[in-house]
Amino acid sequence: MVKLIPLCSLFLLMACGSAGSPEQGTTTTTTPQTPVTTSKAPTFEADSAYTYVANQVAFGPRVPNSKAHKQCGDYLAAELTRFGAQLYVQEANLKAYDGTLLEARNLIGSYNPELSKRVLLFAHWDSRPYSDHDPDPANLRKPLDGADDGASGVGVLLEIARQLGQQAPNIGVDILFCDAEDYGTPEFVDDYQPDTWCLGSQFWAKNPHVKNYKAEFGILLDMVGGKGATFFREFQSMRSAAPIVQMVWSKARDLGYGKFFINADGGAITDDHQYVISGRGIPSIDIINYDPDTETGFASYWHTQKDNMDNIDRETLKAVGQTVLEVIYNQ
Ligand code: AHN
Ligand code: ZN
Repeated sequence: MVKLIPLCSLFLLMACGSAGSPEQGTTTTTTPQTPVTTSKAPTFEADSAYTYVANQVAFGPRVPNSKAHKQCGDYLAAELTRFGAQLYVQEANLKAYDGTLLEARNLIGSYNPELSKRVLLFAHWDSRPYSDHDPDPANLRKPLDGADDGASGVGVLLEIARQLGQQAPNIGVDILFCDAEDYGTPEFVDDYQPDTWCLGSQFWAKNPHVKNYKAEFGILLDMVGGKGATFFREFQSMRSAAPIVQMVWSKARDLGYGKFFINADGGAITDDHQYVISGRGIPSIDIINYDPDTETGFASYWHTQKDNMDNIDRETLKAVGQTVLEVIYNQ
């Protein structure tokens, strides 16, 4: 263990093999889609991803410093290990907007760690401590389930990890579960400070799990489980990685998922990809459910008590997961 920065202490632990978790989502009944192009990619099992989402939600809200957060972090680390990844656990005490020290953990699962050509896949695994967009004022300070906001992206990446463990890709792949993304300044606080969101990815970008870490590109999954989700071309993704957006959206269309991946520009969203772009120079895109018809740009249940399993749809998980698998296995 190495202490690095006075405020944030960093511990890098490495573990290989061992740990397993008894209950798990497994393969069953999703009808495989016939791809337009031939592909070497394995079939993404939506039932399996759905179970990984439900398993996270079952711990309760994964708010940093809570018991559910600790337990869920242990679960995710065990799952990455079970799926054959080389696991890195990065611990840091990160300062929230209100001065609270968050005991945060970024978890990284690496495949083909020796290869220099790599792709980074990431999602945040914490859930928001507030429901500050809830229509009922009595709910504003309640933590939420974060079934879509948090758990969905991680659920898709766990199923991708399971597939990577069964069939090695030709390139290196790193799956990064970022902590403390969603502890940003709540709406009910006036005081403005920059950079209060994405604390885990900010820390990782300054202290990557591997010295001088680099990847060809990064794909962030955020809110990828909602029924009828629509993914627009996000502004910062286009600025940093337009060819990657193009490739992913056209792959999705070829697979028959054009109703989810919309060929139109969405807004500019502050999210984990921003710090991966600015801090590490890795061109990165954000696949995020964007609704041009709501005031926030997000789904109606975003940052409310309604962000629960009722909104999670296997078809959306499948569209995102299969698209990302196709990208990985055709590099
Ligand atoms: C802001 O709300 C500033 N950005 C959206 C990032 C986010 C929050 N993603 C999920 N929750
Ligand atoms: Zn959020």
